[in-house]
Amino acid sequence: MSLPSSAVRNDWTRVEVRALFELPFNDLLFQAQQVHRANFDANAVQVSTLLSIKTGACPEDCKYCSQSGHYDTGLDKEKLLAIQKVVEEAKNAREKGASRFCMGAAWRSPREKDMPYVLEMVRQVKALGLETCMTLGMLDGDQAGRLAEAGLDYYNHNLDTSPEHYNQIITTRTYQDRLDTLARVRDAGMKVCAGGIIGLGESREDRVGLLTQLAILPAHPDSVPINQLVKIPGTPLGDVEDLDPFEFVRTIAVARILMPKSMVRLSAGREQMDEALQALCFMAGANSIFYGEKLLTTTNPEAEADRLLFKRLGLSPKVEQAIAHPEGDALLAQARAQAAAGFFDPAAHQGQPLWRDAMVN
Ligand code: SAM
Ligand code: DTB
Ligand code: SF4
Repeated sequence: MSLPSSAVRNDWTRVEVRALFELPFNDLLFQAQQVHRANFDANAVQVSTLLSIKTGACPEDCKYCSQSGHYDTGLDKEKLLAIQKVVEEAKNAREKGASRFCMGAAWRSPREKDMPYVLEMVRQVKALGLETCMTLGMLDGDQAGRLAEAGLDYYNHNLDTSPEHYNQIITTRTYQDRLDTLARVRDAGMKVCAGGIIGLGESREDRVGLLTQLAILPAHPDSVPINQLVKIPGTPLGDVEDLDPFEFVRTIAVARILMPKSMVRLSAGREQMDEALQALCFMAGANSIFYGEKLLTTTNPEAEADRLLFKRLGLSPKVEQAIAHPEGDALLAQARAQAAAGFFDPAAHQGQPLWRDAMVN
């Protein structure tokens, strides 16, 4: 077996990616661990918290989604949240030890009248010292530029599945539309968060196709969320057959090998996984999770359960914010210690100034 390389390549072929998927499980995990350890602290996991800032009544027809207006999923719809409410939620997330706050809206794309609100959310959440991420649907160049200027660190927009399977899942926007939005995000200088969903009833070849598409983008996404479908009653995929859990782990491992310097996020679907399966995903190279009881509309493991899991596995929360400050190194060390303290004991922070306040003031 040849040793895996940590070189960043954007010329992966489907033949190579398929061959990785076909490796014996142990060989695949061994390769993924080697790549992971060559590029990251293998025991640090970045934690992001998600908030739905506008819920439901989405005009798109994504067949997996609780928020599509095309299906009756019994979801309570909500208008765009008030800025103050979003900032409160971000503060809570920060005190519980999250280092990034991700805001999601059920839009095809933001309307002009929404832009001042989302830009202000970015500014105020960022002023808390959190990294910011948004997922608002398709963006034009001007919107991407304004979000970047407001200080948005990451923009999430997924390819979801392979180009061949895509039309079975979404008909209201094209694969090319998605690639175009990713190019605009990249050109605006924001970090790209792009991944997909596994368990949509796709074939292994579709998983090969999705990961190949991500790995041949002009630059690998900085963050690659791998979601396991959360089955939503009322959607066309509400009772699709379960995927072999090892196939999910394989997908994480192949993503790690193809995109050695990207954060690979074990994203939606953790609530439906047992702890041993999550541990296998970390072993396969996942190094980021969503933390907090809710994803956008569905549940995520309790924060307490995640703290316990991290303790049992000897994992610690990773702070990756670059600190442009004369005392950057010292602040970063403090940030790491405080993130760990906040994560493992949220009460420890009550009333105490956080490192991030020191940095911002
Ligand atoms: N409306 C925006 C968009 O789709 O561009 C942003 C929000 S959307 C919910 C973000 C991503 O969440 C989707 O692209 C999909 O990959 C993932 N997602 C949505 N529903 C899911 C589900 N039921 N299970 C797993 N992942 C899901
Ligand atoms: C991503 O890839 N996964 C997150 C985030 N990007 C926005 C969303 C998961 C949504 C899971 C279903 C729900 O809670 O509605
Ligand atoms: Fe709308 Fe996003 Fe859900 Fe698709 S995934 S229906 S675009 S909220």
